[in-house]
Amino acid sequence: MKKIGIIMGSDSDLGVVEGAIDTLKKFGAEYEVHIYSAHRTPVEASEFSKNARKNGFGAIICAAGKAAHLAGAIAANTTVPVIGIPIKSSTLDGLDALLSTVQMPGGIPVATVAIDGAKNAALLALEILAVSDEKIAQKLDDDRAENSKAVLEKNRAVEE
Ligand code: RP5
Repeated sequence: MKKIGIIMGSDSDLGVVEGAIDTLKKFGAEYEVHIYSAHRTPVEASEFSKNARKNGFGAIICAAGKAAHLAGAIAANTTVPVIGIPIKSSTLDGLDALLSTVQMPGGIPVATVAIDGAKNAALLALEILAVSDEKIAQKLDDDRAENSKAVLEKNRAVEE
């Protein structure tokens, strides 16, 4: 099974990132978590991304706030798919991080989820792995079915 990398720019992002970690745990995915910053530890961030494919990563989730260049800096050095989570950690309520993460120049894609959208980042990473992993694909289908069932139960309750 390919691993999923989770990188955050600061330990202050961990509260949000835990949402992604919990989701990956629920699916039994293999993952690694690191604190690497595009600005404060550029060498380590670059080394991680340069070696990501050879180290068995199938997707990389990058969470950062403020001038959130982490996902783009990681994507610059690898063709392993990169998913960016803009973190709400400034007086601009995450809009700064959203724009910094999503506005990539042509040629270097980053799949950006919502501000603090850690759960969807994890699910998207799993969907990427599921392209070539039937077990993960089945778990994702089961999860969707459970979600639908829960909503329909609530629907029945209000209809009664
Ligand atoms: C970003 O700046 C981090 O990703 C974090 O969201 C924000 C604040 O970092 P700290 O000053 O709390 O370390 O680089």
